[in-house]
Amino acid sequence: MKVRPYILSLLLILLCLLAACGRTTPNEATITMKEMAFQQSEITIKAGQPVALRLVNQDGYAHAFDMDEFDIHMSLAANETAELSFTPENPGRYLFYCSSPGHHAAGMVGTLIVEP
Ligand SMILES: [Cu+2]
Repeated sequence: MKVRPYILSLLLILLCLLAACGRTTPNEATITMKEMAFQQSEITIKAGQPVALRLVNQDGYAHAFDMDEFDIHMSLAANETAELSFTPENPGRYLFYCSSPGHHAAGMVGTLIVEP
């Protein structure tokens, strides 16, 4: 019978695929807002995969997280933590900033790097 080795190799291929998926899923990043700045001014993620972004405002006043290219505009109250997810399809460098009045000018700005 030649059937068994065939099924066995199929199972092995399937297992390898599952293992590969497990390695690539954690596309996560945390951005901390503290003392009128993004503590991570550069975030690098992979294109074509969902990314879970965790925003942590450690200041005692409100901030915002804005990325025009992805139409993301989030407000964070004092000491608030928020999460958002999106899938960047195209590699490139994208600006993120805080749209609270004066904050962008004060340096609340960073770059999201999407790698192919
Ligand atoms: Cu701000």
